[in-house]
Amino acid sequence: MSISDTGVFGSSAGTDYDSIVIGAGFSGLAILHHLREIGQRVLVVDAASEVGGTWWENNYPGVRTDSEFSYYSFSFSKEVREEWNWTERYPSGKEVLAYLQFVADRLDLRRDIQFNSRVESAIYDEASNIWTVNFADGHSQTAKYLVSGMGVLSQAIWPNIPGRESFTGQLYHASSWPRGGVDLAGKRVGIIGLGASGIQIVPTIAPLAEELVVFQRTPNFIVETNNETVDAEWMQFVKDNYDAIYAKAANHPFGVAMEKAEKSALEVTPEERERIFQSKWNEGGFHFANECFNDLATNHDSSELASEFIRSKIREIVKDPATAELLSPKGYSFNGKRVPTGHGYYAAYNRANVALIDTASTPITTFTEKGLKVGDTEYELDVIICATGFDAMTGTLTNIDIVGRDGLILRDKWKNGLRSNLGISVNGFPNFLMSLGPQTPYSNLPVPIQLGAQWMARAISFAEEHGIERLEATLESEQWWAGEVDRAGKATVMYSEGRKAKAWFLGDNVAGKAEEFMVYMGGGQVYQQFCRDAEANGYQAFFAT
Ligand code: N01
Repeated sequence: MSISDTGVFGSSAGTDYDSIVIGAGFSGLAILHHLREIGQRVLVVDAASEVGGTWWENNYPGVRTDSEFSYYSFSFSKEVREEWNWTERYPSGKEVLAYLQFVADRLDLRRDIQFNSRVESAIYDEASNIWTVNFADGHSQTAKYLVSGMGVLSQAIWPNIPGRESFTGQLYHASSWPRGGVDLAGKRVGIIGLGASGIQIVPTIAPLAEELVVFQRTPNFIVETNNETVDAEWMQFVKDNYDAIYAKAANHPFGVAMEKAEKSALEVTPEERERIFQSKWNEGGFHFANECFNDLATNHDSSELASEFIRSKIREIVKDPATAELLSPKGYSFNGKRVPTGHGYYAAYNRANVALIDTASTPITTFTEKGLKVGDTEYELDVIICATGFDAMTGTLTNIDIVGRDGLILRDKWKNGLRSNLGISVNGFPNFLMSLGPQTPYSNLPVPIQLGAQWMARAISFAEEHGIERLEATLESEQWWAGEVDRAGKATVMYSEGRKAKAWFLGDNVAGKAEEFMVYMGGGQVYQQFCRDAEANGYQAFFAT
């Protein structure tokens, strides 16, 4: 049976929907749009009361994109491209949320989104080839295809420091900041966690709090930048060149519309190297990471040269030499952790009301009633912010019961190592597809989200048109992809024996999680070629049964 015969998808007659998509963020919206285009009956479900996903959840002070507006969006809708105007080079979280709300309204997506619906389990029945999705409120819905758009960084983790419940002040996780905001005026505020979230929070709240105490375990290499207003001319330029900008991002290892550097940092004279580092530092943000040299993520010596340049910038910006020294990462080099973009991060430490406490040499031992104890010293605080990250890539998928063939639960399948084909499909879980599943590229995410949604729609169409009832990764393809993910990860400076940096992309930040690459480090454009190859091969590696 084909789609065109009946308007119903193969054996999905008798189900509530052809596809149920979990999550109404960037992924869910793109998938809904593209699955509708192939004629599917689609339901998107989300635990939240609004679209936006991570941009709905995260509204901590200073939240904004680390990517520039010109490539942090979808390219597939001419209407959205023409009608939406960005106002900042690095849009605020509020603006990205407004963009996604605009996308949902303009593409009339809301009528197929069911909010306030937390999924507890999704169970596959082999005999009927149907997924049943069970919700926390007790209701269930069925579909032939189950698609995850649950996001890669949404299962928050608290620091493993005892006594949290004994603290009597205000305690927040960055990712669930109260929607109405928090008045920090006159407050003694402490912050734990200096990844991309904490790096944005520190300079934003430093002028608001009476005192800000920053508890630093591992310093990061921050690429500072300047935000700018996007005027009408700039916006028009982007609209006029959108296809070229998008193509550039799609062809870039990290999904950014930037030039690919041609030379190694080791190929040029020290003077030339300094000139290039300085000019890209001036351009700001990821331009430094991507456009200086071609081996800052793959060659330890080159990465160390970039590290030393940033350390020199820290010494230049931060007036107190001891603080500058403490902020300078050692023991791992630039790109060894996910590099955050800074908006006055280092300069914040020049404020008299900001103190930096080194908790690497003397760890935080406990929360107390009044604050935090570091060694024998108690810091009395009114507010503690934990910007301590997420159970990344897998947390959302393993936190609910996704039950495949023969009762196999996804978290059990992955207990001894991640297995998937291209991070899209898992053997044992027929017609279960993932947007940004584990083992997908480390990237500016709207690019792989859009390309992934379009790939999915084509794969489903192909299966339906050829009477193939189950899209399911073969075991061989899983083995191949695990090997490629491992190879690519180990070729980067993120991986080195004896490194001190611990990071979510290796699962290091969650107790008991196996250490392996959660993301594909071989380049977004390489990954897309693998996806195109799979398609050119008639999706053979996705038809296990
Ligand atoms: O979390 P993280 P995040 N005691 O895991 C510290 C994306 N993102 O929310 O490094 C003391 O990076 C931990 O210390 P250490 C982006 O992809 C994007 O900031 O383990 N400290 C670390 O400093 C990012 O990579 C954007 O020593 C403790 C911090 O908590 C990802 O989300 C904005 C501790 C966790 O850093 C996650 O970023 C925000 C303890 N017991 C996020 N436990 C944009 O693009 C943990 N830490 C704008």
